[in-house]
Amino acid sequence: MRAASKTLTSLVQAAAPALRESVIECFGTAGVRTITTDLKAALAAKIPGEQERLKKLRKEHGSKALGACTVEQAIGGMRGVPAMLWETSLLDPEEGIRFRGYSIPELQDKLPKAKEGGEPIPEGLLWLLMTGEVPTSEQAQAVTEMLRDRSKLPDHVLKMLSCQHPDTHPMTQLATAVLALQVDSKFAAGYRSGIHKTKYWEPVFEDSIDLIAKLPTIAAAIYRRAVHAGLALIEADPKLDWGANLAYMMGYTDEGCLEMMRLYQTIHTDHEGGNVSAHATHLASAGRRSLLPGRTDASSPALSDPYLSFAAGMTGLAGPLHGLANQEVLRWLTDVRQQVGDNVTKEQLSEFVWSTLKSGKVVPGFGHAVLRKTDPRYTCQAGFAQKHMPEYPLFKLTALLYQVVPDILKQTGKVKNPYPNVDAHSGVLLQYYGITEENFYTVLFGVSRALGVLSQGVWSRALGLPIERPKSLTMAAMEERALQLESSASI
Ligand code: HAX
Repeated sequence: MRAASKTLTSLVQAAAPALRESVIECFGTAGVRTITTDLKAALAAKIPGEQERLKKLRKEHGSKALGACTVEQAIGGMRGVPAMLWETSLLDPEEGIRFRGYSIPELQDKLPKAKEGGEPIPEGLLWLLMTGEVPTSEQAQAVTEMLRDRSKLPDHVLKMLSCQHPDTHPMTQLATAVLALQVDSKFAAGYRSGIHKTKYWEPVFEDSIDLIAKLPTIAAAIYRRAVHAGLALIEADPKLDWGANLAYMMGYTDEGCLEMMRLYQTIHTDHEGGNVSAHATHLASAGRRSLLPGRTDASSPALSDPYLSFAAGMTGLAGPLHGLANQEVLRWLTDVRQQVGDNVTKEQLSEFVWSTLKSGKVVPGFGHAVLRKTDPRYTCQAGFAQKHMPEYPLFKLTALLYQVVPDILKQTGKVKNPYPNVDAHSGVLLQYYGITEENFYTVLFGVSRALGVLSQGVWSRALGLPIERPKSLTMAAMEERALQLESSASI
């Protein structure tokens, strides 16, 4: 929070006086906060201070090493190499995710809610991710209204979805629908018309908000049309917030289900920058420089607009070791129930887990590339289940797995994190409320992920982050480099 307050102070210094008066309120030495309910204006007020901060970081500390990259790390997927700037969230291996400095329980406490004592609304988190400030209820409400105003899908996207092969996976449909929306990209149009690079963030913001607004409508259309073989679409309820409307448009009105969807859409938003969906989105969108002379094509591999880059992220999320793991978990749990039954003992479960491992498969929902403890997103969902569905057999089975799986994974001697991740629990909540089509689950994850990766995308353009281009090496080049290091060490 001290860092955020410093940022705000530098922002006050940097922002134009008129802007300061209209959107920022000063609280003496305690710092400042935005008072506008206009998200774009709040962002505009923050950007100069953060640009200054980045400039200072580069100037004063640019030559300092954050870490080294070993041959093992280069071959092993750059695991743990601190080589990306990502502002919206930070993942601590022991503690788990913090969004702009706030843990999940803190967010459940502080973010605006649809009802007293309920779950946070994702719109509040969007404000926080974009601005770094916990919004007031009025600010979150203004985001709800802005998203509602932009939520209608163009007819061509609905037509395109209705022509999909019935077996097309819902994640493929999601990525395709996002790409179909790209024709309306304000960034692509702005780039073509020669917008100045310092203004890139503005159309990127507009595209991001347009896309976030439409994603629940897209997801509900995929669910109603494809997963449910042609059910009529349901119009959004103008009284509901963004997250609840997603459940509503899918056909679910139970108050518990709306609360579950608000929570689900809040906790899946962001998981720092290196995970596949975030990194793929970032990689496709990165690039402050002009493209090749004479090229005005904003859809080339870098500086891609939010639609193109988010579609890249979604194709990554659709992999079974990443977001699709929530589908895999449900299928695996269904196998457990079919083969062993509902009243399973720890011994039977243990046998089933070993047979999964012996057949060369992973135990879905367990393990993580960065986390080394139980995922707080798992704990949060388990807390929701304990409150709303304590006797639900699938919840009990999931809780029993938590007692059985970590010890077995530890015995393999190679799994670095034997504890459950977010995907181990999300399907339980969805199944309880009747959303039983597990091949749709990753779409819900994807809708939420947009809030994190697109907020970062706006900041990446506002800060002018360059094209991302790590150096690759052949095996021969690595061998040569290693030998050189060995011989210089022995001199
Ligand atoms: N079951 C069996 N083996 C596992 C395992 C699991 N749940 N988790 C890791 N391992 C294995 C790895 O496959 C690897 O084996 P090999 O050396 O034979 O290849 C070894 O243990 C070391 O892996 P690691 O360093 O602990 O983990 P990675 O960073 O390589 O992989 C994964 C992280 C999440 C991909 C991995 O734990 C996994 O496959 N888990 C199951 C799938 C899953 O739940 N994915 C969702 C992750 C969260 C997420 O991104 N959600 O979207």
